[in-house]
Amino acid sequence: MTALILIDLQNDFMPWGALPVKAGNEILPFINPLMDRFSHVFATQDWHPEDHVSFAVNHGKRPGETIEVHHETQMLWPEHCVQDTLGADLVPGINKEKIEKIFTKGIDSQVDSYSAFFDNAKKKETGLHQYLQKRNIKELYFAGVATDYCVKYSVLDALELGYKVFVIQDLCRGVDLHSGDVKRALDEMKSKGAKLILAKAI
Ligand code: VGL
Ligand code: ZN
Repeated sequence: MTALILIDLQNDFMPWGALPVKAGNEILPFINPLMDRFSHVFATQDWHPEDHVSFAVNHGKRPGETIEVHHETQMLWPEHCVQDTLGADLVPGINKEKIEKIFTKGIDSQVDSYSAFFDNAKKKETGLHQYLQKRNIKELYFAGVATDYCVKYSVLDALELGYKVFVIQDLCRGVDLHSGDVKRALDEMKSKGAKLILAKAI
């Protein structure tokens, strides 16, 4: 069985949001037709409390700076996807009826969570893996934002968990905080076993 996983298609990652992904909105017109090609569609939703560890303001720092949390480097972001705010909503216009289940992440104020499967400390699961296993879903297609963060982490975890993974390259957009990040993310996903494809090939 095959599923489409839409990563973080939320207002705050769009050009009108708090953590804008460049041209993130370009992919939106293609999402509904894409969903129609799958019998299982899932979405992730970044869903942070206001005191989240990834927010620069909570450390008196600026977005783009980093801190060390439990010996791991944590990138600091503008406040984004705060629970129950418009910025955290899925973007308007996508057919939510086609989404079988939404998996939220980043709820624990002390741990960031880029991946659709685990938090960044790999301590807690979102429930997606169990859900997919129960339904014998073994092939995953990924689209969404951001290529160099949540898409990348989700794809690498999916590969480690043994899924066959396709990245719909033209329906992903990245932050590219350091120029070349998106390309490096795609190269890494490919080198670890993901197939990079174009939407027209589906
Ligand atoms: C994301 C940064 C912070 C993402 C989420 O969706 O890629 N990036 N939170
Ligand atoms: Zn976040």
